[in-house]
Amino acid sequence: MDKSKLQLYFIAGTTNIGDRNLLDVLQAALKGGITTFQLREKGEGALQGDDLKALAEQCKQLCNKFKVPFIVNDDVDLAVEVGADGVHIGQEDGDIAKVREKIGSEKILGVSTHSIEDAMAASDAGANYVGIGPLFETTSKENAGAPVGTELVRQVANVLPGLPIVGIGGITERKAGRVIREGASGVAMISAIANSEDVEQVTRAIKGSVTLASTGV
Ligand code: 3NM
Repeated sequence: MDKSKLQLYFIAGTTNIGDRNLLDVLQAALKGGITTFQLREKGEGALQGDDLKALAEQCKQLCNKFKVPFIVNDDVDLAVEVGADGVHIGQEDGDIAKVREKIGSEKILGVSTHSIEDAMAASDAGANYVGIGPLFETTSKENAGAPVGTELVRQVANVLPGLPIVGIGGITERKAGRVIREGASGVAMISAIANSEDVEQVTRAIKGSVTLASTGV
């Protein structure tokens, strides 16, 4: 896959944005320069069924307008149904190779990993990229576990140089550069973007830090 698309990877669902509209937040983040969006609809009050499908379709349309890949978290059937660009699964979301078989070779497959072994298995099973986390403390994911530290990014990058890595978990604008310099292709964030007052401006600032770090400055 095109690794540059992972540079600033925004993740959100309706439960991450208070009483704002997800499409408004997404549009602001797209204007600010996110390079991938993942719809992760989880937790109390999360949309389901037709409501979730309608939201996914709207997110997809908006992402298409900005030529930004649209990824669905966990729900492989929904991803296929709405024609998402890809799907992202966790370690508990079933057999990675079977998901690859189901979505075909063209769609992006991302896998959450928490160790070198997880990353090797994901790579062997056909993942296009791995998420590594949580790098820092996060309140956005239940049972995220203890931070694995940014060293794991460096270790996986050394062992699997061809596998694109996205760091995740508690990443802020200040910490983003460090994650990139450890060898990640990009940073994935929920709260740093979703909780910001001016989503577009904050996204633009984070994008600036990530771009700077990516060019080795
Ligand atoms: N996955 P924030 S951490 C969705 O470690 C997710 O796999 C993680 O949110 C992992 O940017 C996480 O607000 C939450 O910390 C990321």
